[in-house]
Amino acid sequence: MFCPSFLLALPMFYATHALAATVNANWDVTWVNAAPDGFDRPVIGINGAWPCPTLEATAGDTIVLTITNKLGNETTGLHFHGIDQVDAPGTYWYHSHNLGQYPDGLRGPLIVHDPNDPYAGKYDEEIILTVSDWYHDQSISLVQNMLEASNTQFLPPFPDSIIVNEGFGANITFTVGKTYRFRIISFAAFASTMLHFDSHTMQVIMTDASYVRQTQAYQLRVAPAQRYDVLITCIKRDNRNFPFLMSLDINRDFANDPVQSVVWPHNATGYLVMDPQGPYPQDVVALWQPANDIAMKPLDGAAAYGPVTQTITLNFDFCTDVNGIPRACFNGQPYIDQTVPTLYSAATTGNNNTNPIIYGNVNPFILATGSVVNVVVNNLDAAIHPFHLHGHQFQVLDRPGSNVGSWNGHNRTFPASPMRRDTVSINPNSYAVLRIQVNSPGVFLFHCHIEWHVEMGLTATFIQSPELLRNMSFPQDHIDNCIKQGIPYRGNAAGNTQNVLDTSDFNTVPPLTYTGSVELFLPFPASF
Ligand SMILES: *[C@@H]1O[C@H](CO)[C@@H](O)[C@H](O)[C@H]1NC(C)=O
Ligand SMILES: *[C@@H]1O[C@H](CO)[C@@H](O)[C@H](O)[C@H]1NC(C)=O
Ligand SMILES: *[C@@H]1O[C@H](CO)[C@@H](O)[C@H](O)[C@H]1NC(C)=O
Ligand SMILES: *[C@@H]1O[C@H](CO)[C@@H](O)[C@H](O)[C@H]1NC(C)=O
Ligand SMILES: *[C@@H]1O[C@H](CO)[C@@H](O)[C@H](O)[C@H]1NC(C)=O
Ligand SMILES: *[C@@H]1O[C@H](CO)[C@@H](O)[C@H](O)[C@H]1NC(C)=O
Ligand SMILES: [Cu+2]
Repeated sequence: MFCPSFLLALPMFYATHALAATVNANWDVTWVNAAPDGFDRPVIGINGAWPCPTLEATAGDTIVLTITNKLGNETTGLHFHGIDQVDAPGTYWYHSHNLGQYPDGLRGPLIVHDPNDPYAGKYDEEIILTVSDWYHDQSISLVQNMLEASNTQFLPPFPDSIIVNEGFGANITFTVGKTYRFRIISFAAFASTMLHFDSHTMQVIMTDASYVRQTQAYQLRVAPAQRYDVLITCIKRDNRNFPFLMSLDINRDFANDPVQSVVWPHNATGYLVMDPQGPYPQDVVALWQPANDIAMKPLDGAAAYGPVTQTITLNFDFCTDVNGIPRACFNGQPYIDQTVPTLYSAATTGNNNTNPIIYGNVNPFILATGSVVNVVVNNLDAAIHPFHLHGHQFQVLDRPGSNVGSWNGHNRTFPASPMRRDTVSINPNSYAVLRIQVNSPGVFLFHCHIEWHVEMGLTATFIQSPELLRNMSFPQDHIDNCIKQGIPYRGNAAGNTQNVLDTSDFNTVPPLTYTGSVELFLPFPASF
């Protein structure tokens, strides 16, 4: 995760894409000033510019990024959100997964086009629409203030504004007779975005990177990190400018709560522009009733995976550590960074790598090759949280309304063919039952996508097919990164290679201070 410089190759294999290409880019991660909402502040950009570029490729291509950290005073790292290590086209995004840096600007769209797009011919043009809450202060100071013992309400920082396409709003040229495919992406750190287009109905075709049967939606609630691909046909009724409203939402239960609870002081309006000289009216939404994503149907009609061989239960609640610092916990434990990154422990501990003990307090779960896993998340908090699993489009078997309590083991309303996505909103005092197939070896994080809750520890670690990770080799530049930072890359969580069952040096208490940076470029100990 802490990478001064690294080369990254994302293979997007796709059998039918005959002319697979390589997309190359050299990215320097740099500080730059920007004022997307009118307030000037330092943001993290790429090659001296911000917003960060859109990455585009076709399924089957390989993207080769050479990334150099030129921040000077912070480590960095990039995550490719939703990429499943297989071959799936779709709407994705990339973002830093380090030090809360994506709210500081280090994020951008990643579009993987589909040579066999089942909706090809049904739209004429593509439009990327990103929405995000936005902060005037930098993440490190926001997190430092949040992780104070005085924050007994576990409050995250509240945003200062909403931005659209990393700026004030969006004017989208619309032409009668055309249909547009919107690729909607939330870059938000905290708030969800309510979305409504005046006089134009959305036809949802993709949730995150999973095709769904075309489903009509008048409104959507886009949680942090979620994507929706929707088709919108320009209406023939009259030639004017139609507003669309994006409203930040911390609604505690959009299914049942009264409308007032949606109130949030940050709205943005964009326009479908058919008459550039004409008026630009406001969009007024009296009642928010966003479409229920879980009711959508996967286009491929895939059945629920089964039979289930393993159930992982994650009870989420806020918690307080021994120093009185507010944390967010699964099963009473926050994620605590260890000395050795989990993947390196999995690769270097032989047959012991199937023993979760060796990974330390990263909320580790071992998932055997070929297993079918129910991931049950019980949300014991009084607010909605968007949970994300790396490397999977999980099936959502159940996601009831609020205040039903924890899952009782009954397969209440499990659909035969559940919808899939990679980030799901879970209602307050309620639960979700997610299901995955374990068919790719690796280490995958499961976490709330409210970035502030990641920093509070709301992460679990899924170690998939550990037997296939034994003695795996790492690219030399990855090892070099560890060497430069003095991070041991062998042994258990504490770097013990002699007795991997010895947990005595594990990090069991989250660090008392959030310094925002590891001590860079330590002299490398000769013993590693
Ligand atoms: C790093 O430098 C940038 C640009 O000067 C500054 O805005 C930011 O606060 C610094 N970060 C830290 C952790 O000091
Ligand atoms: C959209 O166009 C209107 C009219 O020209 C203008 O006032 C507004 O600033 C534009 N919005 C953006 C985001 O460019
Ligand atoms: C934001 O939009 C909603 C829905 O139309 C409206 O109720 C609310 O008053 C707006 N807020 C502001 C600050 O304009
Ligand atoms: C595999 O790694 C283990 C330590 O994890 C080591 O003891 C063993 O020699 C390695 N085997 C091979 C074939 O490299
Ligand atoms: C729920 O479904 C799983 C398989 O999907 C089955 O093993 C289990 O027995 C079912 N539980 C109940 C209570 O029906
Ligand atoms: C597991 O670790 C223990 C303690 O280090 C060691 O004695 C044992 O040989 C290891 N087992 C395997 C299968 O590597
Ligand atoms: Cu959360």
